[in-house]
Amino acid sequence: GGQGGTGTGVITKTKPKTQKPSMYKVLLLNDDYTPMEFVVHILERFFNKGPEEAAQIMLHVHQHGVGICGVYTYEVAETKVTQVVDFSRQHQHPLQCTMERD
Ligand code: NFA
Repeated sequence: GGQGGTGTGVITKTKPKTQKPSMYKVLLLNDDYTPMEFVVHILERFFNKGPEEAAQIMLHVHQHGVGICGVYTYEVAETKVTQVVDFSRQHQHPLQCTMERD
């Protein structure tokens, strides 16, 4: 939609402003049983982290109890959570993954 200018003959257009999607943090939670190497693998496979960043994030979660894997739109975040939980259960690990609004 636009509004035509009047008076000066200069035509202005008001932009229809599409709104940015809300973003969601995907979080990993620490536990006493999931092997560290498995958590690193999760971060590489589902969150596209390199080995060094994956190890850093894993250690952060291990030491602080929770850590951020990435920030995504709702549907992408939801898919990541499902993939991580399903893959972890298939390998009989109790790793927990959740999301919250950024
Ligand atoms: N705390 C787990 C261990 O000592 C490692 C771990 C890290 C688990 C991050 C879950 C998340 N084996």
